[in-house]
Amino acid sequence: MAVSGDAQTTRTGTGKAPVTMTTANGVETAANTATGDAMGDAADGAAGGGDGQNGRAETSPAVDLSNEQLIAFYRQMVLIRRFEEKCAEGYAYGKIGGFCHLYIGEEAVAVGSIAALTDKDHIVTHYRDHGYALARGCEPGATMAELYGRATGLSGGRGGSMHLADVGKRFWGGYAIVAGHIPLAVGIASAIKYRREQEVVVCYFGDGATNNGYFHEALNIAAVGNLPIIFLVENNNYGMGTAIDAASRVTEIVDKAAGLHIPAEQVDGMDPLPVYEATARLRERCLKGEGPFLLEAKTYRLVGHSIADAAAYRSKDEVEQYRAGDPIARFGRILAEREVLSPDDAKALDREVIAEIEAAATFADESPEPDPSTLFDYVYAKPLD
Ligand SMILES: Cc1ncc(C[n+]2csc(CCOP(=O)(O)OP(=O)(O)O)c2C)c(N)n1
Ligand SMILES: [Mg+2]
Repeated sequence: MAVSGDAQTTRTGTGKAPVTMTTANGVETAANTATGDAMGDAADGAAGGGDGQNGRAETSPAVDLSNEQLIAFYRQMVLIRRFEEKCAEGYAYGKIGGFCHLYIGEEAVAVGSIAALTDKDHIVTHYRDHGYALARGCEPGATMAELYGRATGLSGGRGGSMHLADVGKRFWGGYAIVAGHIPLAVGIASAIKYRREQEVVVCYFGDGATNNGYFHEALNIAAVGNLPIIFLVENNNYGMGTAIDAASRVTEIVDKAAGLHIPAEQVDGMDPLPVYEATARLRERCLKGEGPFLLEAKTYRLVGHSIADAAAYRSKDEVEQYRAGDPIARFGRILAEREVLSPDDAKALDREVIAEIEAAATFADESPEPDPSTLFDYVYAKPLD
């Protein structure tokens, strides 16, 4: 779709067929994984061998990454998956309270995009935020402790699942108000430009957030200011229980950016490589003063909106279809085909990650709760006497 000026819109496809699907080997294992079955695992999907795809090519792009980097991508995706499964378990045992939104199925977006950033770049996210924290290198123990409300947590146990943050890593959170963080991210981008820093902001949010006024106002200001920011929309087809086309006539989010003359493109968010490639390229352009950009990652959450969601608004068939394209099983097959990671090595990696997550949960469980005497700390920037 051409628009005036230098803004361009690139689509991966049409309508609501968002991702390249894989089938066969991924189906059963991915389904088990999504329901929290401890050993029904994504690594098994990778280990399945065969074409695993009913004759359809898996179209992951060739990227300039070493085998070690590709394995690191895979490991991070497994780490996020196993972390999320442990959260579901912790929630069931009452160790985690409040709302808790899992990132199962969307791992490739955080892993691919954050790998394209440097330590100086900034990340601002919505509440489905565990995956970004882990991909940014936050300790799984401190991240889990935050969910458990412990003093050793990333935010001192005061934020919980939806408010993870790590200022040292320029990971500014974790916001529960849909679209409320988009103006904050634009503010950071504005400060970067004012200070002439070589830094970029990536602001993550969902398709539902693009129906909120903040989205339009913030993108407009970012466009007018040519700010160094990538708006990374995770289009998972739903805002809570509302299908995307029940909330807006515009179901291709790139079209909303086009209306503001912001260049936008779509990527397959079920594969970390296209997400990485696009983020790296747009980041470079931001550094040259060509921002902002919108990147729409077509993805799908394989579990409910939050842990408390029975997901009655979508059919089992639909979920099964997407589970067949589970990004971890699929990337595992790609790495096996490219002889980067053998199925046996993928299984060993998975076992290592499971042990790491168990240790993280034990750390959280054994950590103290915040001291009640600190209840009013951090309420005011300059505490009142
Ligand atoms: C301003 C505001 N309105 C409503 C809500 C309740 N709410 C929480 S998540 C959500 C859906 C958002 O969907 P989307 O932006 O697509 O993100 P996803 O959960 O799919 O990742 C809603 C409506 C909220 N938190 N904030
Ligand atoms: Mg959504």
